Amino acid sequence: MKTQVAIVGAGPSGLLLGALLHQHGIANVIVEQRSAEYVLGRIRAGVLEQITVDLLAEAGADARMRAEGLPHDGFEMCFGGQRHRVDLFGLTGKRVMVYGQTEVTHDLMDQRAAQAQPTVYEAQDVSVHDFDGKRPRVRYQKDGVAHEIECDFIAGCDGFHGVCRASVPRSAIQTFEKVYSFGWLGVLADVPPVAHELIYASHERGFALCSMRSKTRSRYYVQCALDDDVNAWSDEAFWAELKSRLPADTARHLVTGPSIEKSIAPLRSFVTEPMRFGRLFLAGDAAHIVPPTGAKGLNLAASDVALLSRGLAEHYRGHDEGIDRYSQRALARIWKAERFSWWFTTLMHHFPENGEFGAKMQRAELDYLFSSRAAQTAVAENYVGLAL
Ligand code: RFL
Ligand code: PHB
Repeated sequence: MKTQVAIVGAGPSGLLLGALLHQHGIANVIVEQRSAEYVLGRIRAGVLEQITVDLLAEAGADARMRAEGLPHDGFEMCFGGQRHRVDLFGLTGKRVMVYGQTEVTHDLMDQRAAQAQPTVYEAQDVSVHDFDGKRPRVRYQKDGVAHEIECDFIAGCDGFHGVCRASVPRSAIQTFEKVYSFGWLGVLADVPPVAHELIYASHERGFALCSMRSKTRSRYYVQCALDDDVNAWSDEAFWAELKSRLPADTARHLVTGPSIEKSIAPLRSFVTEPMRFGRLFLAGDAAHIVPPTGAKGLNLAASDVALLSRGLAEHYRGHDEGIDRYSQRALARIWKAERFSWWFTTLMHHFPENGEFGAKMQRAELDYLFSSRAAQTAVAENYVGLAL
């Protein structure tokens, strides 16, 4: 098989890249190791920046998001038993959209199927070759048969554990990493959200987040130990822990119910430099990870593929500046999102290793934040998303 761009991975990066390339008339094939159902079963991000919303519109995959997504003008931060609002719209003139990654992925998959764009699911032993030369190749097995895609470029959109970054010679790549000493236990439940905006809560028992997917479906998280066993957390234990980390009058309004998904995610900050190796480009979680506190992971994936699709479109019109500067331009935005995600994580979580002094510093910073419009503007500006 021959194509212009072979995309490895059908997560949000791969699917959105495929859709944007299609808009530019660039042929592409997506090769994904899992089934479509498996990809859709991963419950992850929930908050979209305006830039991501605009990119979904550019890709022509925004109709359901416009109808069903929940625009949010602000969010709340809670500490010392009090709730404080960050007025995103008042401070920046911008808002965010609450719409699940599952739904974004679903919409992009449906659109791809309707456009009869080639996607190979359940591909085994995917490998990438010859990206340092002129004719890169992607090989895989499907139902016991070996396949090869010959292409102009490979886009590595295969997430943190993918094969693309791992195929780059060690001498050509630098990585920067911070692993946190805790995880997030997340629960999805068909219960109305406790509040109409998200609540990020700092508590001495640990961080908690009240998020949502719709007016009838909630997504909640509590900071947990890295070695916690998700099966050892009953629904009752989860709801009790969440309530204990919220102010009493908020906890009283919390509607609980059976969980429909429960999982533990570790927290990590990670960046790869550069993001281009000859004719292989990395995008999304394949190149970088942020802890979820700043809600930036999916949004960074979207901004990477926006830059990459534009660069590739320029290449096919005879100009290589876009692809030559892809890595540098993407990384400039990524490092700022890394900084915000690290800062917000450090501010809101319980770090027993930092002792009483660390806890006092967190509290002083939170007190300062809610006494200073300038400090709140800095938070709001980062949360709604920095310029591309
Ligand atoms: P993905 O989604 O991991 O998709 C990569 C795809 O590649 C496939 N793959 C392979 N395919 C072929 N061959 C191989 N060898 C392959 N190896 C892997 C995988 O099966 C998969 O389908 O990466 P992508 O597309 O870059 O998208 C990144 C986002 O998924 C991620 O950044 C976000 O989910 C992060 N995130 C959040 N981001 C936000 O912007 N806002 C949020 O509110 C938010 N909340 C979150 C989050 C991530 C979380 N977890 C679980 C880490 C909340 C959580 C709890
Ligand atoms: C979510 O709804 O899953 C979510 C929202 C905000 C975050 C992280 C996750 O910062």
